[in-house]
Amino acid sequence: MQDTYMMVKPEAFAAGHVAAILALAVDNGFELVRVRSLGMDQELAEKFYAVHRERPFFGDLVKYMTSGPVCGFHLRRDDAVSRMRELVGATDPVDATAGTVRFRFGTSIQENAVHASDSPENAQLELGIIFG
Ligand code: FUP
Repeated sequence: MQDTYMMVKPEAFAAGHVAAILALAVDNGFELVRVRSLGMDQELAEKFYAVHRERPFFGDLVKYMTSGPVCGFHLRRDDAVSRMRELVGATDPVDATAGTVRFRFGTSIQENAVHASDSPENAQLELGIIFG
């Protein structure tokens, strides 16, 4: 069994997609371990996305992630990180395969509905940041 972190971003939260996105995860074999809804402040968003600090979109990303509530899920299954990345789809929803979360719920490369950890190490880091 492996753990991963998935988070519904502000625009998908505001559009009422939290339950549908969680249901997709559960239907795809993920066990819900913990859930936390929160509003990210600037410090938390900058810490969470620290790996992107030098990227040109960092400021906009932090502004967006602090624009409204998010919902974080600690999820578990075999091969959880890769399986969740497959379920979530490509970063830009226009490139996402039909049936993926970002295809269904994403609206732009920034407002792409969800975050999903990209490695088991980052999953542990992100779970620590959000759940302590
Ligand atoms: P992903 O792992 O698919 O979430 O994508 P990245 O780690 O490359 O990017 C993290 C977040 O930065 C994306 F979810 C959205 C945002 N981003 C932009 O806003 N513009 C870009 O050109 C790339 C990423």
